Amino acid sequence: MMFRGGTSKGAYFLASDLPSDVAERDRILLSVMGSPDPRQVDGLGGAHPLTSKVAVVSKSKDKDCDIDFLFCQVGIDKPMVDTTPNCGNILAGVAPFAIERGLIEARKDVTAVKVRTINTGTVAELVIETPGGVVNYEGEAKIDGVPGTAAPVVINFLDAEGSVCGSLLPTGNVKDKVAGVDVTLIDNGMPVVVLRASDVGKTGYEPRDQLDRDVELKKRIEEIRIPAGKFMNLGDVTNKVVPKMILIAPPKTGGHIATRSFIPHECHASIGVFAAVTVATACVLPGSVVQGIAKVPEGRDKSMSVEHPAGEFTVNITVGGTKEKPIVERAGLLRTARKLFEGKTFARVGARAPAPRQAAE
Ligand code: NQM
Repeated sequence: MMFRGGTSKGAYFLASDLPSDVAERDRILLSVMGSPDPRQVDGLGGAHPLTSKVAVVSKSKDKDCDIDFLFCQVGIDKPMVDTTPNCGNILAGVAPFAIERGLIEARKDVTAVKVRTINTGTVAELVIETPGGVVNYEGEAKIDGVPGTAAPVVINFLDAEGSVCGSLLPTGNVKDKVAGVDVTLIDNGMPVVVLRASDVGKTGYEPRDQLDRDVELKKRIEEIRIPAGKFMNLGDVTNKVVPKMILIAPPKTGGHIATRSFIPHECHASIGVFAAVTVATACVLPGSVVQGIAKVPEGRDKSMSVEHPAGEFTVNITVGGTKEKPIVERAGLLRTARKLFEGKTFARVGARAPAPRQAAE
């Protein structure tokens, strides 16, 4: 099936329909998406990182979860499938897909689905509307970056901290200097390098297309990203899609922080889900690079509005711990998802289909 999940779009597979051998699986996914090719003309991919994504879904092997989800970022011009990070947008489509495919049964009005992202072990609860036991896609929920409205997908994360880097602040510091620039290296669901837009000569309010064309800026960002990746325990990140790079500036349109994200080589049309959660987390850490830039609401429960090129993304966080050492205990947010297509896709000959006995559970 093809789903739009949040502000992304991808092909959703049952794990049992793909080979269990990783190299074989990746050959099929590359072929199905039409990679490597900058236009992905021979496949389903949309020639952009936000539309070159795959979800591999199965019943959970963890007794405390319902569904296991493997996220695959499929390279566009490189024959590469990266399963290092999470994707909170593609995650939004996993609950409807699991119900559509009969992996779990829908309840009468609303169904809560506990999904484990196996890339990182992050667990999320997704709540979707299922009137009469059928997934509802129509509704009034609106997220910036997607035209129109749809049924809400409510997502709650409990344990996103250190998803890929092993800890929230992999260097042990709230602020580091990398390649001459102050940064906060942080992972609350997504490894992110947070830096002030002004430190790389930008306002942080530039339109996305302008930033995307800025070759000098991209070069500078990569100069910071490569060593930052090493400090974040990610090794050589030259061919990895993490860490993401987020330029921040004071809020401008009524939110709490302004952002422009690089994922990591293209400027995001809005902002990734876990990236937004991670930036919101950086906002509440005393001494982070965000201090003096973000407006942080008072109270334990904070509704943080993260401005991005297409509008804003609200992340609701619950902050515990102490004033000096706050802990983000919970993050909740709203997405929408829509079933776009259901059918059979054809891999190129040579990207072999699985033999039945190899099929994964
Ligand atoms: O940060 C884009 C997206 C993402 C990832 C990316 C995401 C997340 O918008 O959770 O959702 O960072 O490549 O789908």
